[in-house]
Amino acid sequence: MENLKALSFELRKDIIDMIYKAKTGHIGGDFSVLDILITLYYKHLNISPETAEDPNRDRFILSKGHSVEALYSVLAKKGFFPKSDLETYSQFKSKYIGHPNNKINGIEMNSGSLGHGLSVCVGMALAAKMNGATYRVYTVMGDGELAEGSVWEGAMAGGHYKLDNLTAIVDRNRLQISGTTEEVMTQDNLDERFQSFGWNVIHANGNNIDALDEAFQIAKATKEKPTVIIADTTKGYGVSFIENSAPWHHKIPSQEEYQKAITELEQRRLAANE
Ligand SMILES: Cc1ncc(C[n+]2csc(CCOP(=O)(O)OP(=O)(O)O)c2C)c(N)n1
Ligand SMILES: [Mg+2]
Repeated sequence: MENLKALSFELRKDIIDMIYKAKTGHIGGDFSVLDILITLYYKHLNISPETAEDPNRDRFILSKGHSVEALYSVLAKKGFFPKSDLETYSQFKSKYIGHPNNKINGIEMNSGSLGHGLSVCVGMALAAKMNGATYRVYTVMGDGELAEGSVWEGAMAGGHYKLDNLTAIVDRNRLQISGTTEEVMTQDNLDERFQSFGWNVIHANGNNIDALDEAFQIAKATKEKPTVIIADTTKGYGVSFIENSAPWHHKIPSQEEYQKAITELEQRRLAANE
């Protein structure tokens, strides 16, 4: 079995390589969401490059689409496309643009305009119920994204239709683009809000693959309700000076910062392998 913790630091290096080369990207949210993506793609999603078109594949939508570099790193590692494709990330004429688009193998939906993933997932999950299909549907939203009203229309419908084949994950890093969520738009009563719409609410350490794995298992076993996993994460997780810092939402590392980050990530990768 692959050491997924070590893998997470390897992929963080791939992400920072992409961003450093292209001089664009969203490093903070990439590093906070990556362990969620690894847990999903390595332990839960019934999706592979061979079954990317299978009608009964699980559906995953990265609603916080600005974290696309994290998704690209996982999809490349899983063989949805060659890793060398990512050398063109954000370059003129490359299809590997700065937000998810469905021209890329393994990506279901264009996203990046926040607030849409959950409602689309509600439709996909409802379609599965109507068709008697067994696939499951997953989306990851940012905690800043929850300020979008459309999220709550999706939550209302998900609860109404008792979509137990739907799991939403909130990347609860407590930061959004311009500051903390509590300054910009409070999210501290998420449990009550989701519960009031008929959802099962679980909390998990969102940078711990074992804890996330357990939360996804509970979600799968929960009947008659959709589940939301509030994943407590650290924005920028993995590199000390990037962690918990609002400007690193989309800051580009200098050459010195890049070297320092790579050194830290390599040390953490080696430590995870011991
Ligand atoms: C509809 C919409 N409004 C504004 C933006 C600009 N924007 C991009 S990322 C972001 C902050 C998102 O914060 P959060 O959801 O917490 O993401 P994370 O902290 O995980 O990076 C904003 C406001 C957008 N992409 N879409
Ligand atoms: Mg956030």
